[in-house]
Amino acid sequence: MPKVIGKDTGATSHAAEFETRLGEAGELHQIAPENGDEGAVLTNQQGVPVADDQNTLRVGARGPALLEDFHFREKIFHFDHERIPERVVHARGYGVHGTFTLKESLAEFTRAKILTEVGETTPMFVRFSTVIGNKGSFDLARDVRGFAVKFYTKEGNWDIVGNNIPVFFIQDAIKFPDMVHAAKPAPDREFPQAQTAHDNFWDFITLTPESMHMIMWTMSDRAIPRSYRFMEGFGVHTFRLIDANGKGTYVKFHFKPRLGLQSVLWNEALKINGADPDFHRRDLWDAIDLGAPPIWDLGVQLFDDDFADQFEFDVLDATKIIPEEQIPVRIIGEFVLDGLVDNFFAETEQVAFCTQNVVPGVGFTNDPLLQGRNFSYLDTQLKRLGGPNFTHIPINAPRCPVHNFQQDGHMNMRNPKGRVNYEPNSWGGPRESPTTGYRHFEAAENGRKVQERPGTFSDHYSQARQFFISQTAIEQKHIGDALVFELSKCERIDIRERMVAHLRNIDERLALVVATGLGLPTLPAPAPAASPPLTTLPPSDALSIVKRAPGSFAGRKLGILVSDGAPAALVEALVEAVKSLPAVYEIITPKTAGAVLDDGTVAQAKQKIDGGPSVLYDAVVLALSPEGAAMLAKDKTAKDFVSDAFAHCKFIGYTSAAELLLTKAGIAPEDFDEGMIALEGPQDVPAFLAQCGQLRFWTREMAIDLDAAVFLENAGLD
Ligand code: HDD
Repeated sequence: MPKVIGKDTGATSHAAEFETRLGEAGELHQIAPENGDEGAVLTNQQGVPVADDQNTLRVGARGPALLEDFHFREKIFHFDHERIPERVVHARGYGVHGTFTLKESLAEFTRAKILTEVGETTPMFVRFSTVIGNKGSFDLARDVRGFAVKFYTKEGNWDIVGNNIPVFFIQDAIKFPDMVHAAKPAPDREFPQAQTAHDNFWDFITLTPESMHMIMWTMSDRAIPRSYRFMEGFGVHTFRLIDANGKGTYVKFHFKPRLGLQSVLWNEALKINGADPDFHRRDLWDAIDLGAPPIWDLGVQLFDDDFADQFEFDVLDATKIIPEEQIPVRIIGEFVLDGLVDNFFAETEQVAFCTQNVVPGVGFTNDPLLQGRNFSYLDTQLKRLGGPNFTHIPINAPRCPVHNFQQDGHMNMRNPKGRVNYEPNSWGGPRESPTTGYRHFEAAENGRKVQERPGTFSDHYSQARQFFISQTAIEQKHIGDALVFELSKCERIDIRERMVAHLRNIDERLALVVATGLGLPTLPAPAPAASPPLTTLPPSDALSIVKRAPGSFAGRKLGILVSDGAPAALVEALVEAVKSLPAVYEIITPKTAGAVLDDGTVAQAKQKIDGGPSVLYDAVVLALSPEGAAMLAKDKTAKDFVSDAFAHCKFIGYTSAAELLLTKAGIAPEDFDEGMIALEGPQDVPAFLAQCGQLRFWTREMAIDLDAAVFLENAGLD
């Protein structure tokens, strides 16, 4: 019996620790019957056993069907009504369960128990999503990612319906339908799907200068994340914490991934969408399934009216951030997402997040976007879930007592017993509680009824510029590349020019690079600015992904291309080292069965090479024998594997025999760089994996990408 490697793919070290963490989320699962039980009898919805589920009731074997066949009619009736309307935005998403643990009390600022009882754990559900694609679209669209969080607290459900970008396109909710219509497929042709590279989107954007800051973020690598696990989350708006005396403190919520931030390249995203349209959901499922659930720190930026008054921008304007250098993010707790859903529809599809779901001690501000959202989310649930009782669906039901006199309605699961259904009454409770009940912040308001944007909302460029200058050169280049790509898909030249006119208010070098990339004959004049752009805001390192690289390959995935006769000692050492990080690996072989290594060990394949392109991995190793390399050097797929890994700036480990494949893939020996590491044997593995911790060898892109020359010549980007 030969030795076998490649059966498990790594990342098991956390499994035991998190196995039992499902907590109360487990309750959900008992409501549904468990299918797959041997011996269970098939019944209809009334519980009547079914004798024949293969043939309809007919008059004679070849005769007409009978209406009397109630099993058939019920089955088809139910099937015909299986779908509910997909979300009008954020239709494609993926939800998981988790637990929040408070580490530091905010008792000084709020009475919310979830934020004051240190050590308490609170069950939660998180749904990640893209925004504009429909439910069946691909995961790697260039798009904002939703990061919606529901905490099932002891004092009721609290939702933070956030994104992976801390600002928004618009300042007032009244523009939301226009923004979404412009981004979604055009109403006549119903394309393009899940992308913003088209005239309608850029037409709206260039006529809406308040979107410029958000555009810098969506054109950056933040909009093509490598995984949900490597994304930050933001509550976006300024909310308010309220203490027992009714005193308010402004707060912004942040979620920071322990595994650090990471994104893919645009060319890689395009290819991932073809190779695995479910890349992000599979990644999250696999990580939790393998026992390596992702963890985020929950942080807050707290500030008072004095800060708000002296801050350069209006804290009610959702197109602005407060740089972390100005108000540091205070970490107060952590959440781990370790629970897979039992049923996608019951949980992920039916979960209803609402910004207005807050608990005592948490409140709103007058941010006009937030105020509009507080109407919209409740309204949309009626359409999607069909009635006012969507809070009775287990995933939406609070995990604390619920008592009120609301009654009836579609699909009611909870009509209380007894005579009383009004209050005040002289029969008995429930009664209001002035002490524990929710109290709104008593803001002093006074003003004329107007439809007017405040002057303090008028600076649309300064923070866009601050974001851009906070990026490393490679990230700046990617922003330029993305703008050129997207605008090159606009057929109307005036739209392209209008965007470049805005860019001139953000960064002249970026405007020049984009104009050059688009082949504009002249630079258009800068767009008129309602407020003169500030050039004094300093760079903020917190805004860059690359500057905050985790320096570790933990949580990432190594692709090991293995041929027959490859050195077993090397492959085994790689597998063990990856598992200990913990990270995961996949063995890719020319044939489905796997490969027989030089000592007879069988390396079991997770992927045949055709199904395992290098875009699915964070780094790759070419563990080839001379015969294997000679065979693969003739294979287009193998050459693509190598040339893509090279073009996508991945670290590449290779045996000496694999040099032939590299050369045939177009990477001549003189092109070999420091991101390519010769692996003579197991002794070279630790250094290789340490280098993989840099995640990408960015220097290579500047050397091999044609557009890099445009940047270096025109922009002298720093
Ligand atoms: Fe929204 C869904 C995030 C502005 C109206 N939104 C939705 C989801 C997320 C966000 C993450 C998906 C929730 C889930 O997974 O079920 N939305 C945001 C953020 C915004 C924002 C961070 C700005 C800061 N949204 C916004 C505005 C409006 C809406 C201004 C309307 C006035 N959003 C909706 C909605 C959705 C929604 C139509 C669709 C499905 C749903 O609510 O449940 O009501």
